[in-house]
Formats: sequence, structure tokens, C-alpha cells
Amino acid sequence: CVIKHQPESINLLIGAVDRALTNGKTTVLLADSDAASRSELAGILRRKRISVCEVASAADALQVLDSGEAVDLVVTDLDLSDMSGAALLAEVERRRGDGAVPVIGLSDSGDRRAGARFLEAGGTDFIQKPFLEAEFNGRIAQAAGVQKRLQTLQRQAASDYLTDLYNRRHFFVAGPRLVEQCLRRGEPTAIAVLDIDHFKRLNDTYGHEIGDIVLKHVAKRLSVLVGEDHLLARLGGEEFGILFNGCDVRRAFAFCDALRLELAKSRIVADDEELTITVSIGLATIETSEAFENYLHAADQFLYMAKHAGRNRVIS
Ligand code: GH3
Ligand code: MG
Ligand code: MG
Ligand code: MG
Repeated sequence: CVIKHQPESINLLIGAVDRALTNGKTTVLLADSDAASRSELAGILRRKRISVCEVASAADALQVLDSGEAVDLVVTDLDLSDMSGAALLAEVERRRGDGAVPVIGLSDSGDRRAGARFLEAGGTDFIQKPFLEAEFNGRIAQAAGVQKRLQTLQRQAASDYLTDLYNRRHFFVAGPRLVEQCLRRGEPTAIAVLDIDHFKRLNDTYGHEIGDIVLKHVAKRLSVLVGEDHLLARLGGEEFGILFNGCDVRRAFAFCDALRLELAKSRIVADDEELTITVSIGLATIETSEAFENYLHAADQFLYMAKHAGRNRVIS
């Protein structure tokens, strides 16, 4: 595996909801300081079409996790050269959240208590060496299956059913963490609330179903234009939130204004109708650590001003 260096990436921050994790095949991070044992285990996993990232130490394992690499499952020998399995487990949980990534321990030590201690510390499963290949495969498949179902549920809990964007709940979970990361880097950032103008009128004129098509269209355009670097969510109704992953207010303003123009330009085809919409955007800067609601409230007030000033504009 390649270690990408993007420790502050939004994917890492979103963690278990990382889209890359949920639709690809299973990726196992395999830690074993014994080269022969490691290559044997990797071979067994690869024969099951599991993609394997091999590391010889706990330090390397943590570097992979810190890089934001998609890891579905950790398989580790309990006696790594630089750390015990239980200590590695604690570090994995510190990085990805409690129980977010299953960790399976292996050991060839005669001391059965090592496995028990690992399970007590929260390990997902323990396999004593030597093992039957079928047993190893069965335990891996079991843990990977539970993990995939968990990821599916987490993704559903974080996404908006109509538009498939992140939902308000996820915005409030991931938002404060993203702000904290930006401020820790010493970067200011900004939050925008975007609201479709006169959407009620559009619903009243063309019907709720056409309204839904318009919402889906706007969501799709936004997700392309905003991209993966920033946090985008449907906050409710015809209202969307964008939390920038570090951005000064001038750039954020230019970005929002470009968004506004782009959305106004796009022709939305629904049934036999060709519709256009405009949006108003309130943009607030984030320079100091405050309650997340305060940032959103500030952006909302600018949105309110944009509406009163005649709509189809950005105010910050
Ligand atoms: P303004 O320019 O001031 O924002 O006016 P508006 O009409 O857009 O705002 P208002 O808040 O009065 O109306 C929002 C409308 O959005 C009312 C509601 O029926 C509609 N709406 C909310 N959620 C949905 C949805 O999921 N689908 C559809 N089709 N309409 C929705
Ligand atoms: Mg060993
Ligand atoms: Mg509106
Ligand atoms: Mg609204």
C-alpha cells in the first residue's frame, strides 16, 4: 500500500463514514514483525481477494492509519517488535474511535493468557497459531462482514435520503472536528448556508415532485462544485451547509459567488419543464474556537440579510 500523506484530510476526519471504505473491497492492515509469518498471512488473505497492507511494526501501522488510508480491519501479531497487541489496539481506537475498526490478534506464544488479555482490552477476536487456514478465513470473513454492515449503517445514518448528501446530523458531528483541525493548523475558515430562493413558489407552481427533482439537481451540482475537500450537507428543506476545510474569507466569498452564478446558469429539466433557480448564501468567518451552533447562527443571519436585500446574492 502507498502511504498518502494527508493527515488532516476530511476523509480521516469523517473516519468510519469515509465513502472510499464502504464501496470497495475489504482492506486489511496486517502487522507482524516476523517476515515469514507476515508473508504467509498476507498470502492467505490475498487468496480471498482481500487487499493487504503489510507492516513490520506498530509504528508503521500507525503511520498508515494517520495517513488516512482506508482500513477495514487490523490483523496483528500480539508480540510486535515495538508494541504489544493490546497497546496497538488502544492506539487504533484513539485514532479511529472506539470499536470503529476491528482488530484481530494472533499469537504463537504458549501463554494462553496473552490472548485473553487482548480480548479483555477490547480486541475483536484472537487466533492462536498454528491455526487451520479455514478457521482463519472464517474469523476474518466474520469480522469483515460485521464491519461492512456497520459501515453501511453509519453511512445511512450520516446521509440525507433524498439527495444522498451528508445530513444535518453528520454536519454537526464532523463540523466541530473540522473547525478544530483548521484552527489547530492556524488557518481561518468559513461556513456558508445556501438557501434556494422562492422554493415554496416553485413547489406550488410545479408540484412537490418537481421540487424534489430540483433539490436533487442542486445537490448533485453542489457536490461536484464543492468537491471532497470541504464538508457539504443538506441541513434541511432547501437549505445546504458548506464548512470549508481552511479558507480565508475572500476566497470563500469568491467561491460562494461562483457557486451562486453556476447554479443560476444551470437549466433543470423536470418532466417537460425546463426550470432555473437562484440561491442566496450567508457566509461567516471562523477565527476563534466557539460553539459550532454560533458559526451556523452567524451564517444564518447573513443569509437572512441576503434574502432581505433581494435574494440571489452572497452576504458575509
Ligand atoms: P425564500 O426565498 O425566502 O427562501 O423563500 P422559500 O419559499 O424558498 O422559503 P420557505 O422557507 O418559505 O419555503 C421552503 C419550502 O421548501 C417549503 C417546503 O414545502 C419546501 N420543502 C422543504 N423540504 C422539501 C422537500 O424535501 N421537497 C420539496 N419538494 N419541498 C420541500
Ligand atoms: Mg511471532
Ligand atoms: Mg428558500
Ligand atoms: Mg429555507
